[in-house]
Amino acid sequence: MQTPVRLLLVNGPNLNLLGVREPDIYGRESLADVEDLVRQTAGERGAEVRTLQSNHEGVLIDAIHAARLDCAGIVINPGGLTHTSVVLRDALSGVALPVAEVHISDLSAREPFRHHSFVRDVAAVHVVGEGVAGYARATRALLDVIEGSTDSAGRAIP
Ligand code: CA2
Repeated sequence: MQTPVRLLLVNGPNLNLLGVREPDIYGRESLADVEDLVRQTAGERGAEVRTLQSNHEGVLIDAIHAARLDCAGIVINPGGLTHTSVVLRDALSGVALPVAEVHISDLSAREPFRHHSFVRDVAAVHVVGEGVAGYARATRALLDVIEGSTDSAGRAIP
């Protein structure tokens, strides 16, 4: 039997508060709901998911480095670190795994300081502003990249 593809799902600072506060921006689903959704979506394609949420940049970076050993790709919502963290970006580009960047809210419709993402150009997949459901689309698109059925711009490879 083939070893299943494993994905790392990373949620950054404050995403443990999902479903608890600011439901008008982030919806009513909890972090556990997000993790279940990604597990189920990946499971439909025979893939496994390891999950991590942390409020500490170094913990996120260590988990990204460790993924190099046994994961085929990373789904990440870096939270506010999206807009500040060169070190997170360096970790993602350093491990050279395909990355799907997800944001629940529409960054371009929010404050100007949320418009720039340090992660954007090291990610093969971007899903922004689709609510929690965006994690499912990001997971499918990342698996497409991993399985080689689309290129990193999402175009089908004939
Ligand atoms: O839209 C997204 O997914 C964000 O990555 C969420 C981050 C924010 O800093 C980014 O600009 C956009 C914030 C995560 C905090 O999540 C909370 C959830 C519920 C209540 C309070 C914070």
